[in-house]
Amino acid sequence: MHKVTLLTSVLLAVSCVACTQETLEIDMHALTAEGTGAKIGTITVKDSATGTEFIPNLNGVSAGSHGFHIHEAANCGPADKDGQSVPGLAAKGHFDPGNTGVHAGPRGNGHLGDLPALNAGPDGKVVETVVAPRIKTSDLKGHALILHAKGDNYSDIPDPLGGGGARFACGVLR
Ligand SMILES: [Cu+2]
Ligand SMILES: [Zn+2]
Repeated sequence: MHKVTLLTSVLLAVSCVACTQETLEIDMHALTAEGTGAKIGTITVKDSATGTEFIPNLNGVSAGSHGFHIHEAANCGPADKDGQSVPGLAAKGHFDPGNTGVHAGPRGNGHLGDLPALNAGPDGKVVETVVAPRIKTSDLKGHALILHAKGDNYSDIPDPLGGGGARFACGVLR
């Protein structure tokens, strides 16, 4: 009787660990000066023992490495800067709840929204999973995921915010 009760408790405990691990799927859209354009694919996000896994399935991305971050606002729209409409600027800056003001990459002590860069193959597909060790899936809610046109050296030097340049694609999590 006691053994059965214990086993039941263990099973309940195990299943509860699994049920707190959320899986989210985020639609990613190309950015334009007018707003969001074509859907380029999805990014599936889930918690794991080593951090949050980002499992991309994107198409039409230029070959090579691309800066990838959580931006503060859940808004993929454009915003004006110096009289010009800038794609994706309404997503604001990198998610930085600690107000560090520093871009230091996924393993640094700066912006919490600094994720591992995503890599596109010569066929324009992005399918390699990356793991962000400092965040949980729940940290993404109420924010945007942004993929940049260029890479990310996880530093503000020589260029601010890793040198990723233009905002290429975006998805939001409410
Ligand atoms: Cu970014
Ligand atoms: Zn950053």
